[in-house]
Amino acid sequence: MPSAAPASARQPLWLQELEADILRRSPGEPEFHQAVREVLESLAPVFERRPELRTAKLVERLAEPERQLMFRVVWQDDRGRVQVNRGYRVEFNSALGPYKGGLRFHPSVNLGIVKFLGFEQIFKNALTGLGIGGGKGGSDFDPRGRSDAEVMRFCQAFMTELYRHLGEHTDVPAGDIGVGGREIGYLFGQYRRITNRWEAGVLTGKGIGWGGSQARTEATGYGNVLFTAEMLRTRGEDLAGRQVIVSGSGNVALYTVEKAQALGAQVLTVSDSTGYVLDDKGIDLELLRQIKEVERGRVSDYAERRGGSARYVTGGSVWDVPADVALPSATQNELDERAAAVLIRNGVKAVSEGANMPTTPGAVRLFQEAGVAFGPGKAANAGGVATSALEMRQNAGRDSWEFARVEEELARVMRDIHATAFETADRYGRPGDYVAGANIAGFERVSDAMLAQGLV
Ligand code: NDP
Ligand code: 2IT
Repeated sequence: MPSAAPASARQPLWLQELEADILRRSPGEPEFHQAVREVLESLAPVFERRPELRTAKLVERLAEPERQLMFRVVWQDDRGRVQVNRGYRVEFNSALGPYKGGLRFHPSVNLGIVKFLGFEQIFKNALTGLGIGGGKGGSDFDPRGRSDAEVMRFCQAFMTELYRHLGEHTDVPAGDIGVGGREIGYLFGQYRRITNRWEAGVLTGKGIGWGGSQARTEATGYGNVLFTAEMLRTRGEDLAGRQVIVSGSGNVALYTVEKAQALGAQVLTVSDSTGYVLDDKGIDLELLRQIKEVERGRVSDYAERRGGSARYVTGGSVWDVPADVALPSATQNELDERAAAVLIRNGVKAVSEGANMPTTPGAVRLFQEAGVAFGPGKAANAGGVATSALEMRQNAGRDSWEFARVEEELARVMRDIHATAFETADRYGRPGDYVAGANIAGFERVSDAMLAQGLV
């Protein structure tokens, strides 16, 4: 099991100073700071073995986005009022391929959040081995309560600026929080109109009839469950028969529930930003999908319509529900030390991140110290972006694969990422530490490409 010493105590002074310098240059971006710190805490052993990476200033270069775009988005709502939002695209690193990563539409979006997500995406995308660089974007636009027509006008206004920075070989966005199939459709339509090009590979997460890939919608949730099953198998355990708690009730959460149930687990919870549902009989996925995907409703509606077995809880934490496996699938920092302590006390065996950075650093430490199998998002939720890369591959070949073929490829990629993280952790003397394994393996892949490509 990993050593319990706090990572900062193991950091050489030069790395601590470098970290302080990176944070100082980006004030007021706590999520970005958290993401950088978490990666740097894994890297000291790499520099011991490979001092040339220090000389080439790989950390300094990786922490500095290649390009950061911020732009005004003006649109008109259904009542004719003018609305002003801010758009972002951080093109972080293109050493391994075109910038690749989702767009997030949520009122909390700011530059620091987009940078944290973009930074994570570099290493995650490297781990897929599918030739994609790292980027992320979005807007503080809140799609909740907006009509389809308003969402369309916003997406068109957003793309009217962003299109000039995109391209199938340059930068390829996809979905994230608040951006799903509907939004990708409107964005793609506007890109096509402005450029007069049918360039399918410029966005992923498209509809199946017009360039989208089978299984992309399912991929992130499916991938995280496969990763979890793989972690358990490595320990001689099984997901079948386990009780699972899931947070969130969006794209990632829904298909996490589906795959966990398919592998024989019982899923007790889903949640949203107002509360969670505890269903003693296990989540009824058909009802949940009807409410979330068709009606765009809330988990409270689920509890109301499910009848006796489900309770809707506000004011508590989904992590208070006893379970064997916890799969945070909503948003960053949703699982803190207090929640981790409760989960550990309740006997949790595995925690795996469907969301990006949902677990606070203190909570990660508690899980690792307690010997809980912990899957970091950059490895565990990479199935979404990996399947995006498969969508790009299909687009480039003007091809479209069957569901089973994509799912098979996804399963292969997830097994490969698990093995890479596991073996890298071992090689660097951190057995069982998937955080260190994923960070180091991702860092080495990008660094090797950057070294070979010179000072760019
Ligand atoms: P969705 O918009 O489909 O769903 C988001 C879910 O998270 C909703 O249930 C939402 O509840 C909840 N949520 C969002 N913000 C908060 C908040 N501040 N507090 C509590 N709950 C919140 O997004 P996705 O399912 O696509 O994304 C979920 C997570 O997975 C994100 O961290 C994303 O970055 C990550 N991810 C997504 C991938 C993808 O392919 N879509 C790939 C890899 C990672 P409410 O409706 O109340 O806001
Ligand atoms: O965080 C993520 O990996 C995503 N939101 C998916 C990105 C993508 O390009 O498919």
